Amino acid sequence: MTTARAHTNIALIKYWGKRDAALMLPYTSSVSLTLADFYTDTTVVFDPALPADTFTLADQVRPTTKVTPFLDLVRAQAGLTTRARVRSVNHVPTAAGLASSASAYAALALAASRAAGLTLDAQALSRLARRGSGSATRSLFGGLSVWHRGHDDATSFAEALPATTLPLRMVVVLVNAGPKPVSSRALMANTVATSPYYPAWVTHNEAAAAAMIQALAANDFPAIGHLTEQSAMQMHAAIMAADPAFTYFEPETLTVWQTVQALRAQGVPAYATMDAGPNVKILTLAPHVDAVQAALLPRFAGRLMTTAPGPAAHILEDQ
Ligand code: 2P0
Repeated sequence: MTTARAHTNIALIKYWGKRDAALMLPYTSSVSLTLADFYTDTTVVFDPALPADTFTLADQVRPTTKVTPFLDLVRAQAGLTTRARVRSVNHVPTAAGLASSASAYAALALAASRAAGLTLDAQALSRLARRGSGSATRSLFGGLSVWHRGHDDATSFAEALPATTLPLRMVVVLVNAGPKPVSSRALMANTVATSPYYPAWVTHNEAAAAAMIQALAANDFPAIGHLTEQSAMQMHAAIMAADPAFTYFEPETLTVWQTVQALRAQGVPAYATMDAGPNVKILTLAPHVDAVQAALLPRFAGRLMTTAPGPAAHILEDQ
């Protein structure tokens, strides 16, 4: 029985689109920040007495439609046929509106492989997590990581980037805590298939990933922030240009973007990003968190959460 913890991550340079849906190979490389306060704990036990896999999330029985194919990958590597009991708890505030598939599949990859008797290195774990959800590829690592798009199963993996000396912080602004109107997986596929801006997205984002790695190594926060905003806006532009046209933006999403621009005009280093939903995440530095929060409090009181870089996925219990 093994319990593992993995933290969520937010992409600074986004992943949006698969060139191989079966192997989960992305069209572009991405760069992300793992977050301290949001994580998933998952316990896996392979039990010969079980006729089928079982899966609970926060003690609620859930379908094993996605979990069983993932466990099959682990069983194939370990030479097992035994079924497993999987128990997960998401420590993401219920109203956070943050995706949990990244932390979920990273925790499952670590817990299931260990429970199956495998000792996978970080790169192999990241390749395994990728098969569950693209963003999970990056959640094995603490702090900053890069997912190299690669060209096949062996070459598409993430790795940790050198730690920055910058005191990075992320302020999450909850615009809407409701369920997503459209799943990111379906919208991603439709963007690839129909958006005339998609080829431009691939070209620009791949160059941006390389530029981001350089900016991080140089601790150049204005460049890091600028690249972060560009990648998010270019991803959302490609989504808007798909057929049918769609956007995750809500009126308050733009309110937050305008507030961030106003903060920068006042000299506060703050940059916005958003993912497959209307909530905005603001990248800033520790000394400026109070200024960012103060600007948003009048409208978003009770809807702000600030977090810092988080640790790599790790084992909590193994017996
Ligand atoms: C990212 N997102 O890089 C991008 C930016 C959302 C916007 O990865 O189909 O749950 O499981 O690979 O990883 C969200 O999509 O999609 C995501 P699948 P995933 O974080």
